[in-house]
Amino acid sequence: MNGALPRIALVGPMGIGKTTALRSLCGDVMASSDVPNLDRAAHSKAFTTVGAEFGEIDLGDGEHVQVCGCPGQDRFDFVRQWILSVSMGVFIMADVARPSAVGETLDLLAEMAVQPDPPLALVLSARPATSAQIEAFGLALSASPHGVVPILEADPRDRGQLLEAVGVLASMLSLQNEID
Ligand SMILES: Nc1nc2c(ncn2[C@@H]2O[C@H](COP(=O)(O)OP(=O)(O)OP(=O)(O)O)[C@@H](O)[C@H]2O)c(=O)[nH]1
Ligand SMILES: [Mg+2]
Repeated sequence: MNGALPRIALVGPMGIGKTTALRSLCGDVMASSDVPNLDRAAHSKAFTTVGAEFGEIDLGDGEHVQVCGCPGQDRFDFVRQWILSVSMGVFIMADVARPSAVGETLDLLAEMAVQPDPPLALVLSARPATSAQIEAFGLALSASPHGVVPILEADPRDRGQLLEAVGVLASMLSLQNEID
């Protein structure tokens, strides 16, 4: 892929599991930026991310991918925008069963669309959801100007499922590189 290490970003609301997914994928080979969570009103968990997080995965046959996690809290918009501007692919992590998921995902897609070199986006359905819920979510997205965005299911704690999703995104990226 142009010789450079392909970079994939993880975005999504607070507590969806971006840091969890990065840990599942990269284990200890990651730089975390979690601190104790003082905003327990927004989410009850003990830690939250306050900067960019980086990890690297070896896809085998010498192919490596860098994965960057974003903070989910709104006050770190600028960190997310910076990571989006330097990423080739993005996983938008969502709990598609939640009514707010469509709006949150559309906001992120809009943020990506204004980048000079927009990254490829893929939605990760990161919480249990029925196929009807996933279908309804997909329909709502496709009615937007962003058109059809692929949706894959992956539990943030499941390395195998995440690696499959990374494989799909890597294929989409290499396909795009061939077309460009
Ligand atoms: N029920 C359930 N809980 C999960 C799952 N994945 C992660 N969790 C829990 O949900 C929380 C996710 O936390 P993080 O990975 O820190 O979330 P984050 O997206 O990095 O959050 P911020 O950095 O604060 O934006 C943790 O408490 C996990 O233990 C899941 O698939 N199901
Ligand atoms: Mg985090």
